[in-house]
Amino acid sequence: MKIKGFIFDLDGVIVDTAKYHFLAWRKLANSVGVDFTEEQNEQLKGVSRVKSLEKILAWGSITLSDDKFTELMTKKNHDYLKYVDQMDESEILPDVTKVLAYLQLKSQPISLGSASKNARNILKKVSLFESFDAIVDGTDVSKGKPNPEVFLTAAKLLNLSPEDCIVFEDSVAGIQAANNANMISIGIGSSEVLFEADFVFKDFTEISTEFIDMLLTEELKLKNQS
Ligand code: B16
Ligand code: MG
Repeated sequence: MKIKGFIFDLDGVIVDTAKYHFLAWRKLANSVGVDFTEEQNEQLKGVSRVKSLEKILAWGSITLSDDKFTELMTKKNHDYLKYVDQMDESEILPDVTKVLAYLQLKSQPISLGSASKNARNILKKVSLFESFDAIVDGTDVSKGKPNPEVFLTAAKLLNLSPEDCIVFEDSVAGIQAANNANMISIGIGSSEVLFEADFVFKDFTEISTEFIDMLLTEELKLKNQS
C-alpha cells in the first residue's frame, strides 16, 4: 500500500459553509442592486473573497472606489462570520469524519486545501483542527484556485509529490486547480457541474473503504492531467 496525500477542500466538502457564503454574498449583492442565480453562485465557489466580489460587481456592471470595495468585503465577511459563530460539530457533512478516521487508520497524511481565510477558525469550531497533518488556506497563498498553488503547497508540507496526492473538491475552480497540480481530483457534488473531475460522488456517504483502498493500491491514470 502506497502513502498518498489526501487534501480536503473546506467549504462545501467538510462543512456546508457554501450555503452561508451564498446567503452572505446574496445579501451584499442585493444591497448594491445586483441579484444572481444558483448557477452563477457555482462560479463563486472556491474563489477568493476579492475575486468573488469582482465577479458580482461585473454581473451588475458596477464600478466602485477601492474604499467602497473594501467596505463591502468587510461587510460580507461580517455577515458570514455570524453564521460561522453558530457552528459546531453537527455541521460536519455526512461521513466526512468516517473517511478521515479510515485514512488515519491507514496512516495516510491529510491536509486542508482551502481558499478561505476563515478556514482555521471553522476547523476549530467543528473540532477538526487536530485531524489535519497540514493546513493550507487563503492566508497562506497568493494565487487563488484554479491556480494550483494551494494544493502544491499542501503536497510540499506533506513531503509528497503532487502525483501522489488526491484532492476532494466541491467547486469547478478547485477541480481545475487539482488537475493543474497533476493530482487526482475527486468532485463532491453534481457530476454535471464537476465533469472535469477524475471521479465524482454526491457526498462522502458514497465513498466506500474499497474505493479508498483502490486509490491506495492502484496506479491511476488521470483523466485530466495537464
Ligand atoms: P473567505 P473553499 C472558499 O473556500 C469558498 O468556496 C468561497 O466561496 C469563498 O469565497 C472563499 O473560500 C474565500 O472565503 O471569505 O472565508 O476567505 O471552498 O476553498 O474551502
Ligand atoms: Mg469548496
